[in-house]
Amino acid sequence: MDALSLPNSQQAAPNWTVQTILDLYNMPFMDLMFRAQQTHREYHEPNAVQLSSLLSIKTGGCPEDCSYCPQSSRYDTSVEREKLMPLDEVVQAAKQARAAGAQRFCMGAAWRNPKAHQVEAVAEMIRAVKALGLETCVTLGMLREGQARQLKQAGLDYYNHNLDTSPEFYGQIITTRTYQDRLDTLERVRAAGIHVCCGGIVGLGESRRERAGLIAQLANMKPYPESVPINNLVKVQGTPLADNEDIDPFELVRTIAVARITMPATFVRLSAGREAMDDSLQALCFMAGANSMFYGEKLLTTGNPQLQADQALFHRLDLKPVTQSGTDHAGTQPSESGDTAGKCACAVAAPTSA
Ligand code: SAM
Ligand code: DTB
Ligand code: SF4
Repeated sequence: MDALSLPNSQQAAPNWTVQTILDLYNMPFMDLMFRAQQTHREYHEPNAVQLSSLLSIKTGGCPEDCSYCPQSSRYDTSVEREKLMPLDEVVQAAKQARAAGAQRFCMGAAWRNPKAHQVEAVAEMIRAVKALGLETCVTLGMLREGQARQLKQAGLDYYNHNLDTSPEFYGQIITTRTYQDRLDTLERVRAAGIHVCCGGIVGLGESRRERAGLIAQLANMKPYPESVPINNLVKVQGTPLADNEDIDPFELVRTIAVARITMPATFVRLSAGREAMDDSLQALCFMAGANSMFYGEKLLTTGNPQLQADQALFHRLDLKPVTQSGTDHAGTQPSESGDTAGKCACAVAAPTSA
């Protein structure tokens, strides 16, 4: 395909070298923030945040050795192995998330890769959650081609599969699947017509250059992911990274800013790690270009801020919800629903019961 026949998004997307991204990271903090805000305002409504709720539908007992993860069977953590959650419990949790104000419901399973009957069971869940009017996202590990198509047919909007870190540092964190395995799954998801949610983690012990290496991988995808979760390591007792040194919080903010500049139309999600952040740090992350977050009191197995705390944060910052996440890469503005536009997110959140 020649350059002229590429869709708009891909023609516009430059190739990023790790050094160019590192140069962004190394900018004076205020200059970096200004540039990120400029980009953010060109592509997004500046006071809107996309709200996703998470549910672990299959917890623990995972054969992989991801050294940050409390669900790996190789580490002695307090997470117990559980069976796949029944459909009615998933629907109940999705109704609660919707009532609390979430727009997207993300279901995570601690699998290396799902088996055929498991994909069928998850497809049922996707259909049921979609029927509630929520956007759907799942993260199930590696997928084969037919499986991605099956999930798409069930109505899946997003598939989350993270690269986690740079190709160079990756081998120090995970040995049971390769970087290429992850890229292959992402290709299959894209080919099936599912939106890609792909990001990584900071605080694994990586260098700034390695953080830049992760962003380069993401930003050079054609097209780049529609959703980019930036997780701050949640240190869980029993995992090999439990005693890692905390990353400088401004380094997290810089990572968000660099993601915003290099992937202007994407939704950058301030993901795991918010429980350990105060409101000021979260506000800086939003200023740097984060416009999505996990909303609800639990991530998969670890905690997330209480709904009341988040609603108070939205109120203090005048943030309002995005209800449709404008998922193409042509630089279109995300749209808001008519009935919530202009109100802060705290105004649409209802009690947690369905
Ligand atoms: N098993 C599937 C997989 O790995 O693709 C899906 C679930 S997995 C828990 C999803 C992502 O959560 C990981 O890729 C990682 O980026 C993030 N994650 C897991 N444990 C984390 C932790 N302790 N702190 C921050 N992020 C974490
Ligand atoms: C993502 O990037 N972060 C979420 C979601 N995708 C699946 C998971 C965070 C997990 C944090 C540790 C836990 O709760 O088990
Ligand atoms: Fe398993 Fe996913 Fe955890 Fe890795 S991150 S151990 S694949 S659940």
